[in-house]
Amino acid sequence: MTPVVSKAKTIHARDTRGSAAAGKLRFGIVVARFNSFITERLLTGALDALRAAGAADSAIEIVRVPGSFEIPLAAKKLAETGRTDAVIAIGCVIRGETSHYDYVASEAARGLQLAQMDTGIPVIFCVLTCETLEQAIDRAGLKSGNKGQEAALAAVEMANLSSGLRAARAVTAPRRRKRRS
Ligand code: INI
Repeated sequence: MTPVVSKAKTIHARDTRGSAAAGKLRFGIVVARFNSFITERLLTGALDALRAAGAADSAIEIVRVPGSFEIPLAAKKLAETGRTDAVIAIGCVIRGETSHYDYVASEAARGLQLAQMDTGIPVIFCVLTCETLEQAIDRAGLKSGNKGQEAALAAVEMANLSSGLRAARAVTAPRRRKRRS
């Protein structure tokens, strides 16, 4: 237990976060082809960060879908295979002249949250929702870093956190009593 220092006093509370080591983890990455100029850069950023954290290429599975609207179903199915400890969802939605953008962006976000809540496997939201192409380029490796890298770090942390919390629950779960005959 790490002592947490607050202004008033030191609190000996359980304070948990997932580690940044990816050596033993398996990852799924769902990538949308729409705006591939951006999504391929995000994918490269995510792969670089996963490898830097210790993930083996053989532990990474990439699935491609047409657009961001299709990402949630593929992410959910991938999570359900049991082959991944976390899924990274990569897409890029750029506002156009109609309201299509709003439907695609909000359904991608809603679907991905549902996928992780339904499966219990962390699903990391790396779907850029931008007003302009310039904003997207900035977030795919230019001025604002590469959001694919950030997503990969979040995936490693959440995968480790999830397995840590699962293990803790298994230890603390109440034992069933034997029935007397
Ligand atoms: N898909 C995207 O990933 N980004 C977009 O900006 C986008 N726009 O703007 O239309 C987009 N549309 C396609 C959509 O995701 C589906 O593939 C399509 O509607 C078929 O279901």
